[in-house]
Amino acid sequence: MARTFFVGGNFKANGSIKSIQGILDNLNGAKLDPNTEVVIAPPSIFLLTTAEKASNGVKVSAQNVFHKPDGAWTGELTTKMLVEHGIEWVILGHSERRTLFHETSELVADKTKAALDAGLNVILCIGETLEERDAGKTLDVCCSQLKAVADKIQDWSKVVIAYEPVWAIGTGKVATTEQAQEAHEGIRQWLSSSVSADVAAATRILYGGSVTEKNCKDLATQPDIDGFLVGGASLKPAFVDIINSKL
Ligand code: G2H
Repeated sequence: MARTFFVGGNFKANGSIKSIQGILDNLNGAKLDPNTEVVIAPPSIFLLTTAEKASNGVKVSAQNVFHKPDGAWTGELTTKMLVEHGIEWVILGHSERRTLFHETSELVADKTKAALDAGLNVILCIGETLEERDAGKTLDVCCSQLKAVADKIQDWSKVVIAYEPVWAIGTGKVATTEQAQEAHEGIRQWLSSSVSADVAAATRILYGGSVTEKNCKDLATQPDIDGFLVGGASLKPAFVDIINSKL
């Protein structure tokens, strides 16, 4: 089964009313590859206006969600709130959440389960640090982050995995095409042996970490790279070139 190419834009905590309107004007007016699924994730305060204004097939994602029902969770959004407002996607397990906000793989798994139970689609981020890569533990780390989720969910049809080596995030240091393909292939093999061959064949695995309009085309040729999760470059007009990297 062919996997639909997927490009996500993770704006992180960037943007103003004006700059996000500019990004939307650019995307809404651009000629986007009709065979690529596009999802943008603005900061939560911009979710509703972004969802109202996005057209051209562009969907909107939250950058995080809480795993418990509405309640006394100051500062959090619940899955029900996202669903009620027509937000169909959420990014979970981003390394900035894992590192800066101390989210464990357990918590990421709980959030993934809650999001899926609510009907949301999940961009599930995994990835190793430079120290872990140098110690030869890239796949051990990625697969243990995945296993925490696999222990809690059965249905992977609404999950897109984003492999984001921590050392490549926002550093300008992109993984080589070979390094990325090798990790993606290993992740797919793990899915095949630990979840199922069908899930391994159907699940999109995105690459994330300093993707730009310059390095995307080569990465996109690889058999196990099914798209990108883009940070810094998603704020620029050249994001369209990344969306169109298969053209
Ligand atoms: C990795 C990526 C988007 P950037 O975090 O998730 O960001 O492209 O800026 O490295």
